[in-house]
Amino acid sequence: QEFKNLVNRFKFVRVLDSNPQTKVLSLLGKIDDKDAILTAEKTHFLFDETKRSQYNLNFNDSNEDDNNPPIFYHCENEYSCVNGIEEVTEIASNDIYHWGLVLLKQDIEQSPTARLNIIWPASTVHVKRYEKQSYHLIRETPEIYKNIVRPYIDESIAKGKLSWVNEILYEDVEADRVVYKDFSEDSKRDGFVILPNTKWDGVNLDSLYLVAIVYRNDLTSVRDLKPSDRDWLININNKIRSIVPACYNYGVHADELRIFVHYQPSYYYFHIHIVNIKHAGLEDNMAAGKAILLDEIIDNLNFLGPNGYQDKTLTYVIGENTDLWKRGLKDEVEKQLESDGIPKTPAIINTFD
Ligand code: M7G
Repeated sequence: QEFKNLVNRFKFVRVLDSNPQTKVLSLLGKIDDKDAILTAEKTHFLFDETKRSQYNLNFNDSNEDDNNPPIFYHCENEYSCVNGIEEVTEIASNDIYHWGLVLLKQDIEQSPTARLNIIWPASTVHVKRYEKQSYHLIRETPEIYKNIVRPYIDESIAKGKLSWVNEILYEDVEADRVVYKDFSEDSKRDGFVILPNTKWDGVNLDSLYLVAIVYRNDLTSVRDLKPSDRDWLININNKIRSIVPACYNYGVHADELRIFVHYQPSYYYFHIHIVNIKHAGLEDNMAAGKAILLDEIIDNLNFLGPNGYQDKTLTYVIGENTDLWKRGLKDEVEKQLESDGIPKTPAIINTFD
């Protein structure tokens, strides 16, 4: 009950960000005088669900189920925005248009109101990441990677921000939530774990969000991938698409999974995002300039030279609050705009008053 305890002790300080579109609110607060970040996301509506039938069709009347695949059926969820209505009040009606408010049945397990995430104690890097900020597009050349980004990655790994990854891989933390684990000492290189991302409520398949973390520890990001990693990636891609639909009663199919990596990621240990294609994304999680499809990476490795992604120029979005922006990317953007011949922004005088 550590989570409940932290929620109860959270003392609000200020709002970091509020997004009515994604229905996500991030608050800065204190727990025992240390910074804490609380992020709340209103859960999406449940409507239908795929259930596994208790009765298998058994034509030859034997008890052997081996040759009969399980039967699934589709039905409306009891918590849906029709079945689950408990109270209704009208706002107005006009001609053929009618609107009002409803109260829907909720259940902590099956239909929760919101997902809360707490980071505690939160570092200043965490606080800055969750705070509203301005973003810029940077073209990261191999030189910029080598001179600015790679040293930053090495430093941030040395600071040990990755303990949560090691706890999943080796300490069985979150073990009860693991969807798939393939690990043996002899073939460590091929092993990986799939489990729910902290950004998923774990209930609504429409917003299914999983993360696959590999046992290989020689990859900090997509930048370290080489043509020799192609077969390894193909194998992971195929396994993800075979395993995930089966784990969720085929409520989501292999071609309905958006499988991608982030550049820049928040954590420099190779991991893959797996999201229901219906989920347009929290903030910019799936946006161009942040997400690179795994299929795209696999194909690019056919064309890149032996150094793979190390020789590629990658264009992405970077926030002003990040250390990378301050450690040189800001200057690089200015240089790039100048050498591309993009006119400087003129001084803008505010004439509204
Ligand atoms: P990223 O691309 O490095 O960061 O992905 P970003 O998505 O925040 O830009 C890391 C992913 O791992 C994120 O989607 C996180 O939500 C997820 N994640 C982070 N932590 C600390 C945990 C954790 O402790 N457990 C699980 N299951 N997922 C996590």
